[in-house]
Amino acid sequence: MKFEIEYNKLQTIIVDRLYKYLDIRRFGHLSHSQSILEIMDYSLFSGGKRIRPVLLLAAHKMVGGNIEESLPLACAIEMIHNYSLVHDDLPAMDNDDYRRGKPTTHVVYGEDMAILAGDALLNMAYEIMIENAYENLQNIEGHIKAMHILAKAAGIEGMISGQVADLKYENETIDADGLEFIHRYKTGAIINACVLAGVALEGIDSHLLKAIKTYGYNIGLAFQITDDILDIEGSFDKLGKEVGSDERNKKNTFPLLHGLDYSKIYVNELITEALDSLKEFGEDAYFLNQLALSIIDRQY
Ligand code: GRG
Repeated sequence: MKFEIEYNKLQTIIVDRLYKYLDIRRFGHLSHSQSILEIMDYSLFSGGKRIRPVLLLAAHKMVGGNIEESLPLACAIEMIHNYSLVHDDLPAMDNDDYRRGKPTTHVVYGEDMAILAGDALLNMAYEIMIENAYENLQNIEGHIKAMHILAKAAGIEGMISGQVADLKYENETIDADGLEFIHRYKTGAIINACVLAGVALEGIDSHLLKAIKTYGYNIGLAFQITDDILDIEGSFDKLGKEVGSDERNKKNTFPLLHGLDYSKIYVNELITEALDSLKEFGEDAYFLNQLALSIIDRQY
């Protein structure tokens, strides 16, 4: 229970700050193009678990950080995540009509505006991270490291490469290594980066860094495998999107390659190893511990 209360508290802090970043009063001078804010809002405030920003804040807090300092980075990664979903749903990519139980952004606002809203979210993410670094010059090294980690994970050393491989190998069967590459880069890289950016703000010694890297890597991969499983076993009501889209889009997934039973066993193994690595952090790791466990039986 303590975990759920804390998770909800962090979610609220994140959403409140996101509202401030998108407040129309900040953009009064853009009278001809304020409508883009409505489209960014539609994506950003249509639900979502906020797992990435929660992870970033929790990792920062675990190593003694003040989350007021990391909150802009957490909001930035949520913006990057939402841009990627808006673009991923486009007809040119996965062509999905529903997300989080609502019509996708391009269905409501058109493809042109959905592309621009995604671009705007991506750019605003960097704007707020840079502004935040200026406001925390006493820890500029920590901020540069954290921004670098997040930027790399969102770019070709992370999510973009995963997405490229995912699209390239649609309709083709790939081997286990290829699939792990897609999952690790498309989804795992950003999740891992949230944890690493959170700790990078404070800096930790190398053996703790090794432990937290194992944690971030494992939960990132486990999160995507559970996504594959939910696309088979989940329901529209809980997921807020059509199930079976991987099969329809001829995607390579973990259950397709290794079977559903083994996929579940592997998720458990990854999470067990993630929990082991957190032992180094003692009781301070309670929240990240519970968060990893929640991935095993997530329903959406
Ligand atoms: C378009 C550059 C570009 C990349 C797209 C993120 C992504 C790459 C594609 C989205 C489709 C997908 C299934 C990605 C895997 C990552 C994932 C599980 C996304 C959904 O994340 P959740 O479950 O979503 O955290 P909420 O709705 O909770 O925010």
